[in-house]
Amino acid sequence: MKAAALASRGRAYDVARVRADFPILSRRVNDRPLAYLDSAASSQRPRAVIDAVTRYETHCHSNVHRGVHTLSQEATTAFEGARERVRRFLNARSPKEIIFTRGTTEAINLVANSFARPRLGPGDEILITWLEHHANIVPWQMACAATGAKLRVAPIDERGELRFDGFEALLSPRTRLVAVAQVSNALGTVLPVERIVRAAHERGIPVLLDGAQAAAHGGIDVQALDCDFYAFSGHKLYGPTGIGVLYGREALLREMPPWQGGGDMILSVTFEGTTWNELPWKFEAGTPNISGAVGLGAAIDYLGSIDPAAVHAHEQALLATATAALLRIPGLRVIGTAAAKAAVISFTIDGIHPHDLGTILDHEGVAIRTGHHCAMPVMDYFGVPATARASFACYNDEGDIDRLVTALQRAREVFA
Ligand code: C6P
Repeated sequence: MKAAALASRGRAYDVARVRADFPILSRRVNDRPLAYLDSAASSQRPRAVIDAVTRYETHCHSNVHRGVHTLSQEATTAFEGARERVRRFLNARSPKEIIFTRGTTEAINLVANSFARPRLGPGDEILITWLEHHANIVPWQMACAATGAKLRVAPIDERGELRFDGFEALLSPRTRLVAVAQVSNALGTVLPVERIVRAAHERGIPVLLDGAQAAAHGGIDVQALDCDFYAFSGHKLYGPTGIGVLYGREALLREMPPWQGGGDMILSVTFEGTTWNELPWKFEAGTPNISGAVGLGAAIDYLGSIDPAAVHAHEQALLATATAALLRIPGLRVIGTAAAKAAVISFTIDGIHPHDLGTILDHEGVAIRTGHHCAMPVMDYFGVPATARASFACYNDEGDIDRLVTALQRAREVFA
């Protein structure tokens, strides 16, 4: 058991105190208190993050890396300090392995363009799973279209779990990269990423993990996972939008060409040629999202202060309670019943379109997500065009579950 988990033992999780850290939770929506159950799309920010960004904007803002004046140096210190916080959060070996991006999507596109494309040729393969978000499908389709490579898709079963034998059978001598989610956003399935990495590495195949839905639960250790790339977004981790991270193994990043050109990513430029900057700046062309990085650093500090292991236990308790309560609603079907799940429940109710459910719930002040969740192949697999999805974070409580259940009953009455 990890140290954080040991530390949290015996200490009650004080959800009321955590809720008080999030100013938005005290607002009303449609004249009712907000019950926010859409954190898998974007989680809310604690005051510590809002304040850190405001402090930076108010007192320190300037451009990074190129100024000798005080503000530029303070901005650079804040920006690079955030990188160091991310390094510690992921347990990466070096800040050279931490590249700031706009989010998970851009991080995966960076790998598709800079790592995969130069290595792919006709007949080569990229292996993903049926559970992926479009951000971990489309960049590979584009890379395959440009190079003649093929996209292979590992199968899942009716519970929404990866069929590991099917995955292993698709690892071939032509597989150049495995790219899989750590947690499915549409179903909540936790994938066996340690096994996946081991099986791929035994065959010399590098692995990218899409950690968009996993990072907020903390405990990410890229050295223990032994993955080659890891991508996540700040806004699903109680941080700002427009900032995310690509972790890459230093030896691989060194070999990769930059994927965007411009300022900051160069050492010298003449019309005859350009030399690239050191890692990680080689991959950070142009002025970065400095306040976003500062906010992400503050979000990581915040998560550490409330103990990720305790948050995880709290969310798992909410998942169990909410699943049991929802299953008592006639006509409700939970889509995705994997043994290991993050606190995400996708569901449908007979005779009510998920969008109508979402609208009625919004009238009751309950925010859930409805649609295909940017995972259309998963929807196809389960034969539904869309689902309703409730997702839980550190600030949700049993009151939110009661509100969800009452609002769903109200929807059934409306459509009866
Ligand atoms: N999922 C959801 O409601 P960006 O947009 O770059 O921050 O993250 C993309 C992404 C990639 N992978 C997974 C597993 C994701 O869940 C997401 C974002 C949101 O589920 C928006 S569709």
